[in-house]
Amino acid sequence: MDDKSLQNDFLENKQAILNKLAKTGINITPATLKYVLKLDNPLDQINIIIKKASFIPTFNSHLTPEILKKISEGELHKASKRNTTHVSSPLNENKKVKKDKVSNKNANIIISGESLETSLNSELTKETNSGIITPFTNEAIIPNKSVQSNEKSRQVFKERLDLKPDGATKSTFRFNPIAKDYCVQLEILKDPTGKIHTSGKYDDFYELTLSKFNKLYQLMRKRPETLTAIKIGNILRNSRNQHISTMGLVKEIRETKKGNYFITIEDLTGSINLIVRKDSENIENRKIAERIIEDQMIYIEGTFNPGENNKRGVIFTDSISKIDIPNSFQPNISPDPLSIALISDTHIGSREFRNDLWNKFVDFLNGRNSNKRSREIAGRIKYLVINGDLVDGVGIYPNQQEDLTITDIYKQFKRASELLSEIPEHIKIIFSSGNHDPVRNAIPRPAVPKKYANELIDIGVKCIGNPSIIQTHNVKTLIYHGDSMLDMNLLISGLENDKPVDIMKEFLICRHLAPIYGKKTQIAPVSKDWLVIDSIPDIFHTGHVHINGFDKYKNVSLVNSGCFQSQTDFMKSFGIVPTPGIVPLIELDTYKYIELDLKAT
Ligand code: D5M
Ligand code: FE
Ligand code: ZN
Repeated sequence: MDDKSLQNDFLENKQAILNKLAKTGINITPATLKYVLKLDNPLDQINIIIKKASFIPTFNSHLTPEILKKISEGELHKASKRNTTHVSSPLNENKKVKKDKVSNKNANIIISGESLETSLNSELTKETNSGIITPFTNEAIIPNKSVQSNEKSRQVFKERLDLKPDGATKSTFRFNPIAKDYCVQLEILKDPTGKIHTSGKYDDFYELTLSKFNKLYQLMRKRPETLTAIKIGNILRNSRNQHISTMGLVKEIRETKKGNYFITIEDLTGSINLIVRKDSENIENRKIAERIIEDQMIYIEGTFNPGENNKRGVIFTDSISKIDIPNSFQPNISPDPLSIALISDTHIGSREFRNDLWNKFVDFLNGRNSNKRSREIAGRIKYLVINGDLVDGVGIYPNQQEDLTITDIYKQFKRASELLSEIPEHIKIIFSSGNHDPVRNAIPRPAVPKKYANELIDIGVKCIGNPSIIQTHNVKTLIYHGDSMLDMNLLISGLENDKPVDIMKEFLICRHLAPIYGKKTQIAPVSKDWLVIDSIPDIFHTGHVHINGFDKYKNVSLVNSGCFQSQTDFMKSFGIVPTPGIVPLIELDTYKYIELDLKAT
């Protein structure tokens, strides 16, 4: 090729890359662009780089040499393990390398004749102060604060609020809630009500497992590195020491006497044993293995050992991952300055129902008996989600009648509608059923039927099943009562009832709300698995444990809402110390978390 056609190629590639980045909203620094253009097949490589970057924690839509270096370090590390062809690098200086016949063309970012490390390091030095190219203008700009403040944008914005009066007398203010100026924009994106019939036949269990497998398999397939995964049934054809990547549901996991993990995974074609060594160099793997429970989908890479005398063989695993959510996840933003209040476990009808705290909550929502800041915040609330256990129910646990002030389920709902009718009309109430409400105990649960909820419906409450997903002003909230949280605590060491958000993170990482089947959590054998987290929510709301908590995981806001009920003897027997009277609020336009403490007055 002559110089001129090389130059044309270069310009065409550059334009195509910039167009591609413009479409995906990603910026690139000049040195990174220059570097990518030097790669073989730069157009293919940029697609791989974009995919891989989305799983890097510090990636904030700016392709910098640092990001590229992180990708290439990973690649070199893998490549050195697989004995792939590559050039000398600080990671494998004195190792002899041989060509890998099955090397995945797309997986390696290799620049001819030059070490990635060296090349990137030199580009990195050049990059200092050179700015960012934004593909929209194709011009270099100096990084602004928002570009640099990735860490800041990951910070949790939290405010604690109380109702201590600020001296303003009643006559000095009028409560003018801004939320009144906005129409309700509520869409129910997912609700199992009416779609979860079971025939009670064995086939139902089979279909549920198949649905779970297929959904989780497809989600895992979206991770770029799983493109190389082979079906388990094809593994046995491989020879000794072959590098294998595969994925499947965990059928069994146990720790061996030597402290290694022995795991069996299966897909539709068969099952295979894995060993994760105790002394594995990859500490991250061990940590993941420690938190694996049965029926979770995992992706693994390792070295195959076929075993002797027709034994089934085993993969010595050097890399494990769960589906998780991409680091680049950005929540949807409301264009309107409104908030959502997330509560659960009011347990109306229980002797321990905190009517005093409820009255304070109602005062707060009506802008009464509070302070200026509280009124401002209350005025933004457009939605109130009640995530299960609205009433205490009847016959839910042994001797419950002794804990009830209202022993009739209809009367409990009547009382509930009286209490909810005190909430200002401009606030839309959504009630999703819990294990104390009069629906079946097994999840997924339908909405509470009209015969109980008619008075609630009359005052405008929207009754939905559990789990459900709602959308309010673009923002998606996954509402799940949390029945399986107790199983998670029992099975995974380090998880505790008083840190409910840690359990919620595990749900997101394995993309399932009740990953294990057949423990305490009752799961209905319906033909479709409603408990797979197929789409990533902006807000994830649970209840059930009665202990408030908030955190963010990869930009998803996690809220466990606490309760309006003091400790019962039943809870005491499980060592649960509830946190009644803390109400979590989230601003739909900023994701700021506000924790209203109704006790602090
Ligand atoms: O759950 C109230 C609290 O009691 C909550 O923290 C869960 C806990 N709980 C409920 N049932 C059990 C069992 N069987 N074992 C351990 N802990 C439990 P609620 O759903 O409101 O009754
Ligand atoms: Fe409860
Ligand atoms: Zn509950």
